[in-house]
Amino acid sequence: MTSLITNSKKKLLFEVSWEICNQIGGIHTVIRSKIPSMMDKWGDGYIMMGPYFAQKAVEFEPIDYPNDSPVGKTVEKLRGMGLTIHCGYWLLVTGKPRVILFDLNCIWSKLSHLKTEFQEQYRVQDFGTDPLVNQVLAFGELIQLFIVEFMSVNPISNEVVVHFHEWMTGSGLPKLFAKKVNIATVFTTHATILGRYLAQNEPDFYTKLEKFDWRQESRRYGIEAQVIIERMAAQSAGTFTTISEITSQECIHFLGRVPDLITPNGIKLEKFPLFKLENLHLQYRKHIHKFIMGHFFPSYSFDLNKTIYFFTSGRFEYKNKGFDITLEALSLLNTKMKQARMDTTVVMFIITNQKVRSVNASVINSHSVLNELEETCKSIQREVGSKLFKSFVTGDQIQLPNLNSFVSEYLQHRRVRTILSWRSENQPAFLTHDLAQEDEITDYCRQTNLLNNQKDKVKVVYHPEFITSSNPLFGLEYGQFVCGCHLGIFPSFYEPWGYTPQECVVAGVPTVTSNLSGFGHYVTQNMKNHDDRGIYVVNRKSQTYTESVEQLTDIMFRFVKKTRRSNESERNRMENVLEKFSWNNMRTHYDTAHEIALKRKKNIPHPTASAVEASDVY
Ligand code: 1S3
Repeated sequence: MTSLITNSKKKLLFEVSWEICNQIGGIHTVIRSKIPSMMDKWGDGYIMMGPYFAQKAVEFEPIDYPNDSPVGKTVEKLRGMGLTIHCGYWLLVTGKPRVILFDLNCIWSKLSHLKTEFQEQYRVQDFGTDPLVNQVLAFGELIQLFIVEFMSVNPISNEVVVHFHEWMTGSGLPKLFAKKVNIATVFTTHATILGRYLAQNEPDFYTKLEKFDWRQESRRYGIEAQVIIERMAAQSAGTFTTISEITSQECIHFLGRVPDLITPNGIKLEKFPLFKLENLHLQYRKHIHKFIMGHFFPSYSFDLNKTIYFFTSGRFEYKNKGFDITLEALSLLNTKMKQARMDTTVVMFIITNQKVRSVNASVINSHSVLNELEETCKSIQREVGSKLFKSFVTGDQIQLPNLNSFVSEYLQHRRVRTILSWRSENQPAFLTHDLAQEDEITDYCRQTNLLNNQKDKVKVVYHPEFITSSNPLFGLEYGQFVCGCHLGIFPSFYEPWGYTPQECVVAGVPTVTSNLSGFGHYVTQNMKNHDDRGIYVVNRKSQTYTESVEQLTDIMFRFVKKTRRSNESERNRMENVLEKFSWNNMRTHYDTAHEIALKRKKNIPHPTASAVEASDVY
C-alpha cells in the first residue's frame, strides 16, 4: 500500500471535494460511488482531499504516511509551518481510498488577510452573510499551499492531476495558475450558484438565461463572493467540465467559459444485485404495506394488492425539484381515477427535509397500536397452537375443537382493548410530522382537498424528513424504500443532473424525470426507447407549465392502468440499461478530462489566460 507514497515518478490524481467524509448532498454520492472505478485506474496513486470536521469525520481512519514518501514529506513540512493536516483512509467505502483532510482552524488567523487579498483582486463589494465563504477561502488556501509544497518537495513528479469539484474547493485555483505550478488541473461544477438562485426565483429562467448580468444578479442575491470564486476557478482550470449540457449553458453565461466537456454522473452497480431485484421489491413492499396499514386502516381500509406506491424525494426546492407540477398532476389523476371508477389506490410519498418539531403523536400512536395488534395475534396463535396440539395428542376426538375456548381470558381482553384503541373516526393524516411551519406542499394539499378522504383514489403521505434506517415509521434505508415502491417521480425544473431517478433505475423501479434535468436530457439523447424501459421524460423545455402537468398526469394514469405483469417486464428491461449508467462506463469522461488537462499542461498555452486577466471578469 505504501508504494504510491514512496514512488515520486508515479502518476497521481488528487481529487478535491468538500464532501469527502462529509455528506451534504449529491456530490457526496458522485465522489463516493466512483471510488472503485477511480481506484481501478489510478490504484494507490489516487488521493482524496477535503476539509476536516472532527464531529463528521466518523468514517475517517487516521494513519500517518511514511516520512520519506512524497506525500509524507509534504505533510511533515507543512505541519512544521503550523498547519494541521490529517492523513488516513476513508473507511466503509469500497476501495478504502487514501484521504488527506485539512483543519480549517489552523489558518483562521490569516482569514482577514485572505479576504482583503480576494476583495482587492476581484472588486468584491460585499462578502454576504454565509459563513461558508470564510471556510471556503481557508480551504482553498490550504489546498494550494499543499500542492505548491508537494511539487517543490517532488519536482520530478510531472504527471500530477488535481481535480477540484464545485466552488467550495476552487478558491486556491487562480493562485496555482498564477504561480505556474507544474500540475494539470480540472474544475468540475455540479451546478452554478446563480443558476440555483435564479431558477427558483425567475419564472422565465431558461429563456432569460443569456440576458442576466452575473455581477448584478450575484450582488442582488448577496452571493457575489461565491460566484466570483466559482467563476475564477472555472477560468483558471486547465480543463473545465460540468455534469450536463443544460448546466453548460449556465457556465457559459454565468462563469464566462465554455466547458471543455461534459462529465455525466455514473452509478455504482453492486448495490442491488440484479437477479434479486424482484424479490427485494416484494420484501420491502411488505414493510411499506405495514406502514400503510398502520397509517390508513384505523380510519378505512383498501386492497393492498391493488395499491401502487409512487414517491418523490429531494431537497425542499418546491419549484426546482418539480413538487409543484407533481402535486397538480396528482390532483388531476385523483379526478381521472374516480371518473374511471378504478378500484386501484395510489399512495404518493413525498420525502424531503423540512424543519420539523417531531413525528406527529397520533401517527406514531397508530403505528404502535398496529404493532400491539400484531403481537396479540402472534400470542393467540402460539397459545391456540400449543393447546390444539395437546388436545390432539391427549384426546380421541376427530372433530376440530372450538378454538375460541383455547384463547385465555387475558388474551381475549387484550385483543378487544387493542381493537378498540385501533379504530379512529379521523381522516388519515397526510402529514407524518409536526412541521415548524406550514409550507407550499401543505398549502396545496389543503387548498385542493388532497387530504386522504376515503373516496380519494390518490392518497398523500408527506414525510418531511429524509428516510434513514433509524426512521420510526418505515424501518427501511432509503435504497430499500425506493426498491419497495412502484414509480419514482422527479419532473424537476432545475436539476443539473439528478441522482434520484438514476437511483430508481438501479433499484429496478420505473421513474419519471424531465428534460430540464441533466439525467433526463442525457436519456433523451442516448436512449431511443427509454419509455419502454420505464424511464419517462416530461417535456418541461418546450411546452407550457399546464401542458407539462397534463403530460405527467397522463404518464401516471397510463402507469396505473397497466397490468402488474407489464410493469414487471418494464423492470426487467431496465436491468439491461444499468451498465450504460455505471461508473465503469461513465469514468471515460473523467479520463478524457484528465488527459486534456495533462496535454494542456505540457504543450498548449493556457486557453483561459486572457479571460482570467480580462477586465470584465474583475
Ligand atoms: C448537485 O447536487 P444538488 O442536488 O444540489 O450535484 C449532484 C451531483 O452531481 C447533481 O445530481 C444535482 O442535480 C445537483 O443539485
